[in-house]
Formats: sequence, C-alpha cells, structure tokens
Amino acid sequence: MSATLQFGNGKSAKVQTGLFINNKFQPAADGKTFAVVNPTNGKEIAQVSEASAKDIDVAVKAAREAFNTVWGYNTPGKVRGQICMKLAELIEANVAELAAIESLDNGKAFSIASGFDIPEAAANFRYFGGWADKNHGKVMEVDGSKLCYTRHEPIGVCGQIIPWNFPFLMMAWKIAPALATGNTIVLKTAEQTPLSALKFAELIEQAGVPPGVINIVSGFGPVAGAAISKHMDIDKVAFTGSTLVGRSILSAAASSNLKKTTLELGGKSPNIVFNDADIDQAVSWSCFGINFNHGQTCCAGSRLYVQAGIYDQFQEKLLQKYKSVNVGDPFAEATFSGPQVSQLQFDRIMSYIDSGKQDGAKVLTGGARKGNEGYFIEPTIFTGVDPQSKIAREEIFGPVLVLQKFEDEADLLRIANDSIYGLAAAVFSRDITRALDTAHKLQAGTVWVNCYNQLFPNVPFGGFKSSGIGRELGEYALSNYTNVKSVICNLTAPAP
Ligand code: TXE
Repeated sequence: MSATLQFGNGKSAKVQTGLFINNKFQPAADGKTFAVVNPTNGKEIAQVSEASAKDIDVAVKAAREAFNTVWGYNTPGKVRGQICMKLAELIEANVAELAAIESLDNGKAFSIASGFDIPEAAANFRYFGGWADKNHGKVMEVDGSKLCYTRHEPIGVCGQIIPWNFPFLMMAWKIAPALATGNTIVLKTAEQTPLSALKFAELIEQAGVPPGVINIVSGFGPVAGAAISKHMDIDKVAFTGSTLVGRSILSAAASSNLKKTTLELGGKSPNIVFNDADIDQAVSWSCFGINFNHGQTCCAGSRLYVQAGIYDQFQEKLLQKYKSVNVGDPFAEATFSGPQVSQLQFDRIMSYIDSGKQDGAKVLTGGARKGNEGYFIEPTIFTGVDPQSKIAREEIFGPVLVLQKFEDEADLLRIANDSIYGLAAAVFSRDITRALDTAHKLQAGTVWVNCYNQLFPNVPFGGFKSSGIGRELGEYALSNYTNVKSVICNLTAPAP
C-alpha cells in the first residue's frame, strides 16, 4: 500500500502506508485503514493502515525477538551510536521531502518544518548517538574484600505514543534515546499525522537498523494506544499528549505489568515581563512564545503578565507585532502560521474563544476563524480576563493569549504558580537578580530568561505537577530507558 502526496510547492512524494513491523510495511491484520486529512482544506490526502490490538501484539513480538537476538546486549554501544548517526545523516539528506510531508499533514509552515522540526530531529539522533557508548555505570567503594559496580542496562521493549503537534520531532525525542541505550521500540503515531514517520520508516533499513528494532504503527488512541499501555510484554511506555490520556496510561501501566512510565503532558505557562525589561525584545519573544506552531505547543506562553509601569506601551507594541504573524498557506514563503491540525482542535479552540467572550473578557485582536476553508484561526489576544475563568486556567492549545497586568512582584508569583500545570515559564527583566530569583521561585520544569521556546537536544525538558513525569532530552533522558543493576562481587571475604 502506498499513496502519492501532492505538495503545495508543486512537488510530490510517494509514501508507504502500511504498518512498519520487522522492517517491512504490512497491512493491518483486519485490513482496516483510515483517512488522513489536509488541515488547509479538510480533504483526504491518504488512507493508512489502522492498527488493532492484534497488530500491536505482532509488533511487540518482533521487538522482543530483536531485543533478545540482535539489539540490547547483542550490539555494542559503538555500533548503536553509528546507526543513530546514520539515521541523522539520512534525515538531513531528505529534509525537503520530510518537511513537505510534515507541512501537508500537520499544516505547519514549510519554512519552519524544514528549518526547525526536521533538522532538530536529526540533531537528536546525533546527540543520543553520542551517548550510546558513554552511558556507563560506576564503581562503588565498599570494603577492600569486594568489588561493586553498576551497569546501565536497556529496559527492553518500549512502547511510545506521540502527538500530532511536532510529529517528526516528537518521534525523534522518543526513538533516539531508546535506540541509543539498546532498547527496541513500538511507536504509535498520532492518528492526525502519521505520514512523516512512515517516510522515516523507509530510512530505517538503509541506516542498518536490524528488523524488529524500530516498529512504527498508525492507529487510534483508544485502540492501538490503549493496547500499548496495558500490554504485558512492554517494559516501558513513554507518552506525550493530553493530561487526561496521560492519567489513563499511568493507570493502565499500574494495573498491567507496572511498566515504567514517563509522561509529557499539557501546560498553561506563565510569561512574566517586569517594568525593567527590554520592551521590544520582550514583545517579540512573547509573540513568538504563544504563536509558534499556531499555539499548539505544550510549553506555549499562554498567560502573559506585564507589570503596570510598562503595560500600556507593551500592549500597543504587542498589537503592532501581531500584524507580522502571517496566517495562511503553509507552503507560501511569508507564512508563519498554518491551520490548526484538525476539525476537532479547531472546534475546541473556537469554543474557548466563545467562552472567553461569554465570560466578559475583551478581544483585543483576532477572536474569529480566518477564511472559510480549512482550520485557520486568527491569532487572538484577550484582556480584562477573570483569573478564575476557563481561558485563564485551561490549556487551549491554540493561538489564544490571555494578557494581564500585575502591580506587585510577590503577588505575581502566587498567581503565576496558581495552576495545576508546571511545564514552562519565562521572565523578562534586565535585573539579573530579579530574573533569576523569579526563575527559581516558579514551579516549572523549564524557565526561559529573556527568551522563549528555546529547546536543545542536551537540555532536559519536562514538567512539574500535572505536566508530567520524567525528563526528555539531555543526559537525564538516558535514565528513562535504562535499568541500573548493582553487581557485588566477593573477592576475599569468607562466608559468615
Ligand atoms: O490528545 P491525546 P488530543 C493536549 C492539548 C490538546 C489536547 C487534546 O491540550 O488540545 O491534549 O489533544 C493517543 N490510550 N495535548 O486529543 O488524545 C493518541 O492516539 C493510549 C498536549 O489529540 O492525548 C495520540 O497518539 N493512547 C500535547 C496521543 O495519545 C491514547 C500534545 C495524544 O492524543 C489514548 C497533544 C488512550 N486511551 C495534545 N487516547 C503535548 N503535551 O504536547 C489517545 N491516545
């Protein structure tokens, strides 16, 4: 099964659309397929195979067999590292095509997919490839009669469930550390955006990855996703998505085999601008902080708090800045934001905009659909918002900003931390003491100072509170995919 995709830049590409198991594309056991839709116009672009629990079983068997025979303990770290590097090279050699697929499927601007999402995915494979032969244990001093040391061993078969907002990059965040540390993988893409991962699957054999090590399936959450989270032969599950589904995954893991679980969930991140900030810089970063990826970013700076002394000036400049957020055809050069990913997400965001209006907040700009085809929404700013209202407290996951004025620094910290979430935050100030003191007091896994949305393969990312469990990226991510074994060897101590 395959589909030919036509891109908005006049080019086209063929993708295999089956389930990728044991380095082969194959139809679902029951032959089912589902439609993938272009978010710029709501039209079908391809049919892909739809995995059921039966297919997950087949993929897990392949992954287990590969773990026991050709991966895990059987392949030295050096070779795993070389394979990760090769995957990075192959991704880089195919940036234009992968980015076009990502743009068509997800709706993000081609310039951003080709300049950020795809190269950053390659950078992740390269970074974790570097760790493959360096993640070793330690020797512990006990007494002279014994030798004690630790080994960092792969966990085994890892189930990975990813969302649709950064389909290719989230896939790399999940696969690269698992692969480098010697695990085998069954990854389920989001039902909205399966296509770029299927193209990546074509590169897997070319990179020399043995059959069964990386298996990629398309399918729906309640069926294929649930089958992964409750599977008795999956040793670890890694999930990025909604807090609601995160809870169900944790509970399925608990009631099945207690598989190790890491969760990267939602956010409602506060972005704080003090009177002494560089206003122009703060305006630009704040605009980027909420509008990047059309607001479909778990760390989006969706609550913007500006201190009273600069508030009026800031608001005016922010309004001007918003004029540069071009919403339109993802393949047009000037486009910054494309459509939201799906009809469902479009409806969710529009209902939040309606609820803001009903709760008496003022629409400073935007507040409506853009055009009459596809899932485009005008970048929206609300002011005069009741801090207890839905738009001030819930994750909207769209281009909707709640702009609020604050007077007192101490009170601000209480308000900023008054959220079930704790994924990210930002502080703008020229006073380093104020900026860092605030950064340390914010309850968030990442705090940006005088910038926003800066992510690096070697800097950990993850949430406090209901934003998740565990850290992705950086050295910290290695522990998600390794078991520590202590070996205690007697040299000269006689038996007691
Ligand atoms: O997420 P879901 P949705 C947030 C954001 C968004 C909301 C809903 O607020 O508006 O979630 O988005 C799989 N067992 N984020 O509905 O359902 C699903 O197939 C196992 C934040 O798309 O959580 C997909 O692969 N898996 C976020 C993945 O979970 C299940 C990114 C995410 O889908 C499942 C996306 C189940 N029962 C949304 N049900 C972030 N943290 O970046 C669904 N899935």
